[in-house]
Amino acid sequence: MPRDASPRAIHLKDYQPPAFLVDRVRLHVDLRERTTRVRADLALRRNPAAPAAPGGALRLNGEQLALQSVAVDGRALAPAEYAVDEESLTVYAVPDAFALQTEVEIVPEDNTALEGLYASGAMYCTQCEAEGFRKITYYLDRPDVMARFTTTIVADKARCPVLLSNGNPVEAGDLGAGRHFVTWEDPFPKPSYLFALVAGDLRCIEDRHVTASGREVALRFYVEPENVDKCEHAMRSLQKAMRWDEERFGREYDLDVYMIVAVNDFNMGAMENKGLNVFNSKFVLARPETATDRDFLGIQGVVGHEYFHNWTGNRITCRDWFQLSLKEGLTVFRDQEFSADMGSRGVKRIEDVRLLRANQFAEDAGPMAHPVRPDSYIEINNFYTVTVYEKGAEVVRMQANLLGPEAFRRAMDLYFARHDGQAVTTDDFVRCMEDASGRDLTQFRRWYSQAGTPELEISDRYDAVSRTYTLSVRQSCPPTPGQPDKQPLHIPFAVGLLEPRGTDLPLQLAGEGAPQGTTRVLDLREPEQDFRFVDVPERPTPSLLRGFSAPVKVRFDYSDEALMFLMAHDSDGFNRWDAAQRLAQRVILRRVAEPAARLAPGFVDAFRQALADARADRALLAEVLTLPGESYLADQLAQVDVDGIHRARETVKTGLAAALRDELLAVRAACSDTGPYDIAPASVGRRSLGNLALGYLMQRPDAEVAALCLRQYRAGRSMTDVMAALALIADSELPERGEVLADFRARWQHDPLVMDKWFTVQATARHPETLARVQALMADPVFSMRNPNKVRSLIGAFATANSVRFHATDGGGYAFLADRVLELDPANPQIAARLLRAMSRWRRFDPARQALMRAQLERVAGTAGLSKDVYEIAVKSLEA
Ligand code: 0A1
Ligand code: ZN
Repeated sequence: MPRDASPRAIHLKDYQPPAFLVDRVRLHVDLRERTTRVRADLALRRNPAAPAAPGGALRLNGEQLALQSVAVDGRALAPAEYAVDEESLTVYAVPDAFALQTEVEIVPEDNTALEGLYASGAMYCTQCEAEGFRKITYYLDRPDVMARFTTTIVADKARCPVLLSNGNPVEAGDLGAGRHFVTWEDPFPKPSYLFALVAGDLRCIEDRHVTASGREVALRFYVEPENVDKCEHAMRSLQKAMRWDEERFGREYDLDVYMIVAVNDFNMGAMENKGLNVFNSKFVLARPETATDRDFLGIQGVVGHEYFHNWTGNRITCRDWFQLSLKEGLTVFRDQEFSADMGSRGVKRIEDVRLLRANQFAEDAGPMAHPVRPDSYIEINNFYTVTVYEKGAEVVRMQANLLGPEAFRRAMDLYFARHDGQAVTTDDFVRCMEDASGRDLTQFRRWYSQAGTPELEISDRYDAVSRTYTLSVRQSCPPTPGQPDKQPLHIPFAVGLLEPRGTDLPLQLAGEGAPQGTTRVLDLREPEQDFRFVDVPERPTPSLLRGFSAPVKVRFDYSDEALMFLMAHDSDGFNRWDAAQRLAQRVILRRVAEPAARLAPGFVDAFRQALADARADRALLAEVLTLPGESYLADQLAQVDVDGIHRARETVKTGLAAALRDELLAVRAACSDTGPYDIAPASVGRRSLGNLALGYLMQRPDAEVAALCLRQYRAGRSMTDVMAALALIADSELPERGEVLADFRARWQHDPLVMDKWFTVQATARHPETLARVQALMADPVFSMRNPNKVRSLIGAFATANSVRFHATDGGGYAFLADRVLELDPANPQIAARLLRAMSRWRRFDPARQALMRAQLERVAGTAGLSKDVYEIAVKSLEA
């Protein structure tokens, strides 16, 4: 995109309602090799709610369109009556209500950005969120303009027998000369970002769902012919999601058909287009031989997520893109709850918090920090972030917990009733929470506007004479870009107290007549607050932030013994896990400071005890025994010590493996796979614990362990076990390494999703020559820079999941990444910008690495013709 000025930021405070509204859209899309013609008939009228000047011009968004003609109320306009530039079409004089017809030409085959209408393999598909519709036709491409769409698609019958768009098919027919058409009508008004069109030679897998009120809905998956046998799990997931939303939220589906199309080239996970979801094939296709448990659960979660958007996103949408979390935070909350109900609630919570802490806390502490409802952006595509999604979900979860299940359900019912068919704000959402519950959430709203992760500094006092126990809590929040001063938040802080034998004490706060339960949610509102518990017979051990009741950091000076005690006794499963994480973190970080330190026997014993607990839920146990990741550990240090952390974590892992060898072998044996594959939580737990044990054992593989791992690779009954073994072998020095990797490639070269895994295990191997290997793999015929999944699985994985190699002191990793960003930017800015984020937190590193990363960021920022996407990341990374 050639530009003479720096791109400008868009601000929330400048929001204006649209000057025009669109009542109806009739699209006519004529797909032809290299020239697609799009005719749009729009019924427009001035918006009575807009302050716009009377008689003002009409300005429509449009990019990369070759305009053929413009007509108003059937009269073709002369060139002097309108103006076209790189981003818009302006029609100078229009009546108050009128029909506008435009005709444009586009070339989907050349669309490598995968935004708008593009070709993926032999099929055509669209991606319109956030601002892709303007690359299809001239339009008021903003979410608060909602219209009814009728779409006619014309194409070659042989090449594109299947023609799909939103809503219901209303007409189809032959046009002669090998051409045919289908017309779709969507009865629900929608913003343009929910428009979709798909055309290709696709196979359909069909099933059905009968809604709670007895309506039958056809469920159709469209995939390429070779994938017809990989949709079963996604179909079951969809049926479960539909039932779940009826039961949990009273929400039914509203069209006669629900379609999902699996596409190989897709920038994100999936897209909730009304009635016609487009999915990255990674989140549809799975068979036990090709997909891991993680993939299966990911599919269930994403299928649920997109389905739940039908109410939280589509029926009720966002007024503007600053409100993105209105739909995303809420829908992530809903998909998290769905997954929790379908599988293990405890494990799901741990996984979600792990992700939040590793990625969102990091984002909140870096140059790209922004509130859940951002104040400004240069490129909205850069704001599909863990903050908007995952922290946004935590903000909804806190409100659900503050209100309690009944009031929260009432509040959600009110939200659906009050705002159905509207484009609204996060503030409208919170008002429903308030109105249905009578609670005042004025202070709570700051969670939407204030960036940064709050920190709770906690101290305690026990007074044996008065039998009182006092928790003193000080809350603060570090400054973030543009927000130097922070205000106190309303933080729901769940706590429990354990007496010395490990049972929960009934909790009574000073001033209360009787104890009220064993977990209390304290309302933090002030910068400093004391909570005095009375009638406490002995000094208790506090269990803080139970269930991770708020997305905050807790600082409390626990002894090692107290952490082991909590690990063994806390009635809150989340905090048992968290105690183990804190303990492991402490042990590892001590080692960073003191590399020769011995592993404390107490630590090993705590892990041994956990392993020996035969009743333990295996999936939870696997979580407990998983050491905190390198990047999360790095975030705990004032300055990242890449090699120190890596070395310390590895030594601790090796130490545990050596001390617990017999126990680990026994666990591994007890977890070996037998029956047919299923994703019942117990089966997933068994595989995850078995593979975790194998992972420890492979730290120093002797002949027995090596043979075990190789056997698992060769005879693995599911991709979960095969991949676990393959990853360990790829990361090892076993002589069979090369042969095994070649074998896997030979076996799976025709399955792109499986090949993605093959790229990732090599990109994340800790061998010193990994960068060279990654470079060599880019030349593998299976690799393609045009396919986002490939870029993510090779280059993305190297930059984000291989700290020691990416941050090599020679700067080779940084230069490589910057090269790839610059190579990719002209083709696919979204993916280029995501890659570049791996260097955004350069200030956290030692001076030498800082200088190297900074130089690369400057090289990128100084390149002419950057996309807005990459420009924004580069410039913000450098300036913060
Ligand atoms: N709304 C989708 C995610 C999505 C966002 C942007 C996209 O292209 C820029 C594509 C998909 C979701 O939350 O699932
Ligand atoms: Zn979403």
